[in-house]
Amino acid sequence: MTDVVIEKKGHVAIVKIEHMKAMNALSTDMYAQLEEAFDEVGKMDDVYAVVLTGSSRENPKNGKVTHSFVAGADIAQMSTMTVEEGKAFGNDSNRVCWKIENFKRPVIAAINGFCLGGGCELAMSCDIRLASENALFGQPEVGLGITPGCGGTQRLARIVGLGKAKELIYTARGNYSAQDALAMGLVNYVYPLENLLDEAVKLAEEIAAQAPIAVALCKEAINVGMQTDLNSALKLEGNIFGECFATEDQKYGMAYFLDKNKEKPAKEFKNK
Ligand code: CO8
Repeated sequence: MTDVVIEKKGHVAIVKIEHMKAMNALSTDMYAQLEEAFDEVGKMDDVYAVVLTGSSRENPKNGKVTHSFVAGADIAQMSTMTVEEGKAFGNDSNRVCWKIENFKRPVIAAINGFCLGGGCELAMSCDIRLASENALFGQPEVGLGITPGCGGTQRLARIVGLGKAKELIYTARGNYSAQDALAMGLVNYVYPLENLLDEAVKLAEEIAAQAPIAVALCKEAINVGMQTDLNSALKLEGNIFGECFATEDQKYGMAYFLDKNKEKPAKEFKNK
């Protein structure tokens, strides 16, 4: 991996996309690097939450510093694709985003700038999205003669509702601000750029301090439940709830609560 960097901070992994010569645009190779990064993080047994973010660069042409989460799929690569290649690209990119959506630990997108097309789709495969004040959102695909191909026609409507999703997709506007994204529920919070990563890590640490198996089971229950009828989803929840009682973390967490000793050490789950 040369364009995706992993940094570990305690129980949190930060996955940073650093391909700024193309504003972090996602080519086949970039999707593969992203997948490899999540495979790596998946092997880190003591990582309980992940932050996914972009990067910044100074434009050599004009000295302007630009910030990008991901400015979409790689238009240069897509420009010469055949139908078969387009289908393969769509399916491969969907597989990577599906993997992130179903990654065993919560993934927080820290959206630090352009979040367009495939970038917005990538962010939507994360559990929680935070944005910096300068971030810009949109699904500009129909302006390029294509449809969103990595979950945009599906996840956007599920997150922001049908009408707003259709507005974004049909107009191809790429200038929805962070405040617009907040108002439509696409992001949870907006921060000044210089605070974004710290805030994302802080949120990740707060999640990582809870019982990791219980958090992972919540993620599974929510994700699976959102795709099924309520009755089946509630049965799933009941079963998942029961599974918690096989964990040491449940015994520890409840014993910790019941222990009235004021001098007890800070709570620390074992992920067992
Ligand atoms: N693909 C390829 N290269 C890109 C992309 C991109 N999406 N975005 C930026 N770049 C390149 C530019 O070509 C430029 O390269 P060079 O320096 O060699 O000329 C470099 O990045 C810097 O870009 P700009 O000079 O344009 O920088 P500005 O600050 O002037 O503008 C923008 C930044 C607004 C982000 C502008 O670059 C832009 O509009 N980019 C394209 C945004 C876009 O349309 N994204 C959607 C792409 S379509 C898509 O994502 C479909 C997803 C389908 C699912 C995934 C697979 C199936």
